[in-house]
Amino acid sequence: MIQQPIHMSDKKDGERDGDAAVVVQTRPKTKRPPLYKVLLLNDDYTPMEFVVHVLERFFGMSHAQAFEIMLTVHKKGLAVVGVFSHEIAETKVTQVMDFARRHQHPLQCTMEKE
Ligand code: TYC
Repeated sequence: MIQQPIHMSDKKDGERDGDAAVVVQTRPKTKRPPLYKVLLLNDDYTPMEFVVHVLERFFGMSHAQAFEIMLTVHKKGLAVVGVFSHEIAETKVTQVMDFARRHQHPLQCTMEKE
């Protein structure tokens, strides 16, 4: 006897062809790298002008911007001075800490995960 092709119309409700593939589209995983806040801390001894210079030199701020952020740190105790990848944040912290130490100021700069 000659086999006839099976049509879906031949099947009862709920029955499916065994080889009917189900393709589920998954969204591509594009995980962004974590970001880190770089914080500048207040102290009683580092001169204001030195802090302004640090913010201009290492964080690319204008003089006015740098002065404003320096005053925020002075009044509030600390401020976020930038948000970067782990590697860039670490470099900024090292640059600021080395520069402060070379000038014998106790200025502290740290980073924390955002
Ligand atoms: N408090 C310091 C002063 O009165 C100024 C200062 C500002 C120091 C910001 C550190 O991160 C700092 N000379």
